[in-house]
Amino acid sequence: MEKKALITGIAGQDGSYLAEFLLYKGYQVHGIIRWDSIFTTERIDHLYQDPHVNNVKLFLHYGDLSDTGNLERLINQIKPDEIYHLGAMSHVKVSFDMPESTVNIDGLGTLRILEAIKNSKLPIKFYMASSSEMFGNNAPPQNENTPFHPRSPYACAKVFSFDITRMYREAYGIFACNGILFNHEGCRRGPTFVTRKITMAVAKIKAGLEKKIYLGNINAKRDWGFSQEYIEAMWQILQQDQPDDFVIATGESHSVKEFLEVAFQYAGLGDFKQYVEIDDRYFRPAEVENLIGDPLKAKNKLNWEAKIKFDELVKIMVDSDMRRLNLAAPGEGDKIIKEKFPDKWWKVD
Ligand code: NAP
Ligand code: G4F
Repeated sequence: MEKKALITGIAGQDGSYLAEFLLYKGYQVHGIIRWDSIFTTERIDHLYQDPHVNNVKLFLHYGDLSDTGNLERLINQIKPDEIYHLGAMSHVKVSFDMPESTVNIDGLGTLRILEAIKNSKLPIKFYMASSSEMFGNNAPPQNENTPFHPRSPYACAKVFSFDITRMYREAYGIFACNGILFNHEGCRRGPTFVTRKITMAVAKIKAGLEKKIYLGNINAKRDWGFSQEYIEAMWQILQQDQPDDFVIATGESHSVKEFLEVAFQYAGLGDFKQYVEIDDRYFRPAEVENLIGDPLKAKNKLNWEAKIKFDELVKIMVDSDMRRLNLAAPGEGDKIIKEKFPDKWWKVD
């Protein structure tokens, strides 16, 4: 029997890769998109199928995480086997500017879906996109037993979603799981997140289109992995016999400064300091200084381990952004993908 999955946030970085992965696995995939006055589905345009033709596998539905009736109707109509709840206002800095809507979407949005699952009485498996931001400045390495200390409205909402997911599992027996994912990046990363902001700037500077990049706290450290590998972990989490929560991370941490060093050197631009200006507007009222995940449980129970290391990730992203500007990319990143993912299921960006 063909499995059905529903993805919230299907047009985002993770949603687009997950849709591609599930289609590759033979699923029928349904995704919720928001209405906007322009199309915002660029990341999934290559997957789009005209609903009028036969044997369609991908279906898009208008919806919003603030709309309870809409979510209930979609869940009852589609009757998915699995829901991957990835939709969120996912930018930590922006969450300080719009805390109320962030908590409504990123916190209450999760509750709305869980209530709809409970009321539907369908045996739906639920994946919650929880975040390493929930750990705040608690000492690394962080694992499933590390206490939370959220330092942004975004992280507070994610802690609520984490807890309500666990609570619905314990109280109502729903197969509800949290993936506590550390930062994962790639060629479809939103342009305002620091990694992509840097690799796009590198390509533009190389092309002579820009001279500078303006950044905030470049001493912050993150555990940065490769997005497509994290997508596979999400799916594995829902294929276990028992619902559970998992940290997904590389186990290494690097600063924004190190990211700059590798990216500018790799593109042949030399010392990044020539191009970087620090701008106060990109600092946060409270920062998370250092995230390092301990992915041991995922290794033992899911047999999941990150293949792409930090330098490789930077090279993959720089190659992609240089190619987008029709520049000759150094190509090491492309080679790494070919070598490490012979069964690559995603379209090269
Ligand atoms: P993303 O690229 O920002 O995608 C988020 C998606 O959520 C977008 O498609 C967006 O729709 C949708 N969305 C936002 N508000 C919505 C609303 N009110 N109703 C319905 N959909 C809404 O984020 P991502 O990097 O793919 O991350 C996916 C999830 O994992 C998020 O929940 C994020 O918080 C979490 N997470 C991400 C990371 C990471 O490093 N990437 C790490 C840990 C956790 P539009 O396309 O219309 O904007
Ligand atoms: O790229 P970032 O905005 O990602 P951040 O805040 O770590 O959040 C991402 O990862 C989380 C998982 O831990 C997700 F839950 C969340 O949805 C999102 O995907 O910032 C990374 C670091 C921060 O310390 C920030 O202060 O980079 C620093 N930074 C320095 N200059 C900057 C900039 N961040 C951004 N976005 N823009 C800058 O100019």
